[in-house]
Amino acid sequence: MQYHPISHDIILMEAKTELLSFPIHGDSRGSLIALECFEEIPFAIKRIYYIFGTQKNTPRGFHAHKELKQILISVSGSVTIHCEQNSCKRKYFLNSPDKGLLIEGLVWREMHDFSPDCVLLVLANQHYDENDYIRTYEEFKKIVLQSLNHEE
Ligand code: T46
Repeated sequence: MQYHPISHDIILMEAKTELLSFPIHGDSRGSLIALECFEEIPFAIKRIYYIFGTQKNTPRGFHAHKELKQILISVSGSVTIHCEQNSCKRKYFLNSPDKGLLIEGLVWREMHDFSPDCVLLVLANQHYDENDYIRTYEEFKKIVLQSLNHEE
């Protein structure tokens, strides 16, 4: 894992997004997915939360994290996750419980087009910490620029 120091007091983790596939244990009764730390999930889980009952045309997110690692799984319904890292923008359509979107480090994320039945499960490697959030796009772009300049 690479870390990019951008000032004397801020050290940022490398930004990364990756779509993971989880094995389905299926039989005549239906399906089961098991997730274990350091097996299917590449970190120790410290927090779980889930987003549901999202209102129509109501996006969420619009922030980045400095160091948090998370995996987003749409266990029911669908949602589109818009990610931006190092000026590269990607959209991930999550509509299956066997797919998980890993988001690490300095990635701007927005959640759009929740289906009414969407339950978005999130596994995180840290407890809730408001200080880890970058809440404005301007601040996000500024920190990305600082970190890129530092690499040169
Ligand atoms: C993220 C995306 C995918 C807590 O008290 N504990 C928690 O662990 C979380 C995640 C939130 N909260 C409180 C803070 C706010 O008062 O719940 C409220 C809603 O949180 P927020 O507006 O940050 O929710 P989203 O859906 O915009 O973002 C969330 C996560 O916060 C964020 O880390 O990556 O989901």
